[in-house]
Amino acid sequence: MRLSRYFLPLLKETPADATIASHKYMLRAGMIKQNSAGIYSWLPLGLKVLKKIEQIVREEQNKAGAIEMLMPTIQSADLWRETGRYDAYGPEMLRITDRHDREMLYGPTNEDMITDIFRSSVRSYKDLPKNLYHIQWKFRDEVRPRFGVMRGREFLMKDAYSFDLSAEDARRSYNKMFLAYLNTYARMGLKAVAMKADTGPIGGDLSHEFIILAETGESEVFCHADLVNMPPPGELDFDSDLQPLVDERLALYAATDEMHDADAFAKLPSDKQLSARGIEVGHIFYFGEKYSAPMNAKVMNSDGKEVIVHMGSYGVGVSRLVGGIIEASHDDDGIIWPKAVAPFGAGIINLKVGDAEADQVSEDIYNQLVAAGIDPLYDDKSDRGGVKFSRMDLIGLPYQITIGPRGLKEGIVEVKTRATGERQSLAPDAAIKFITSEFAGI
Ligand code: 5CA
Repeated sequence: MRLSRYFLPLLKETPADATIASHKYMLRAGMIKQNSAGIYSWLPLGLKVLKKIEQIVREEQNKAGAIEMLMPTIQSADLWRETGRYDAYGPEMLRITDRHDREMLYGPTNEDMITDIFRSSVRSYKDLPKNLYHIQWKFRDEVRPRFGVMRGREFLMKDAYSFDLSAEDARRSYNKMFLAYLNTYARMGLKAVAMKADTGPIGGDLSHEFIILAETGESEVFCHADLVNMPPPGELDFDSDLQPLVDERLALYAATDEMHDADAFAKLPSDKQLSARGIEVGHIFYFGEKYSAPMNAKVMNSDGKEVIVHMGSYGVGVSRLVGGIIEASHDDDGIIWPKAVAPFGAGIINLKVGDAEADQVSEDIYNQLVAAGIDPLYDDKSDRGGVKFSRMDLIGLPYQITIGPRGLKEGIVEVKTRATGERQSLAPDAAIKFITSEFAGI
């Protein structure tokens, strides 16, 4: 993409209501624009990151055997009456009346709807287990939407729903998601810890939140320090018994504020007691028959008897993750995108647009990086060098290649790695080779 043709509305001033790094940088870097409280447009740069995160989530869900579908944002109140949640959900639910005076709502979650879809087609234990998911916008009329996309009213969620014949089988489905989540966050360059959690309006008795540590996080959390650097499970056989891998993690103390057990925590060695703030980037629940019983979602078991299915649900805060990744990866100059989610792989800075040689070399590098699949952003605007450098630092692309007449006299360009600030003077070909090799396997 050529910057001169792109839509990148950067802000010079930080809007006063933006108090945390991710909110400030997302606004300043032209990633989002607020349209109403807690409701945002995703501008082109922001949308690219959102889509990359979405794709990583999708790939890891698919590997774990979950099946993608898409449910609507607008739901009928009738289903929610069946489970008793229409009244229980309270003012967070956006209620809408259509022209026929039918009560509708903008979905804050989908347990009720998916249970209806399931019960209307699945009849036999032979069709179990099933895990269906979608990546869809949700609406929750939060009292205090804040921190930009971190606590929005409209936000993008991946929500998966599992159906099993027994509590034991449901635990297997839970374990798949538990481990798939750890792999998902690791791919985004995040260190997420699974912590015992309260279940809130979703309900159930087994639940974990996935938390990334950040000073600006809204949750207070407590965990064994070793969990933070524990490597993700990696490649898994999802048909095998995953309990030992889950147990390995559950053996170490980790709980959110609501589930905190101060006595158990105090028993940890003092240098392992980590009490910190965190961002909830995912939440998984096992709630058994909470929805399937009132909605009569049953299958025939192998004895020909009808049994109520056991369910769980599994959420990832896709849009919140965009902010969460920035909280985990930025400096005073701007965002530092992990390679896997960066909106463009590299930025090309032409310091002297109009100079025949600088233009030629910049175009060459641009074309070669495009061909190599790096998806570069070429700053072909005629601004001063300082403006170009700070703009590129702000938007945080992993690599910057600077091309100027002075370097070209010696046949070199400069490559800067955004995360470390390391600069290398390289011939254009070597610069391309270096960047391409850095993206191998991403
Ligand atoms: N149905 C279940 C799981 S599928 C559910 O709704 N769980 S949840 O309420 O915990 O939400 C799942 C994830 O969505 C959370 O972990 C969080 O990362 C994200 N999320 C929740 N509320 C918001 C919000 N207001 N703004 C942005 N992300 C949110």
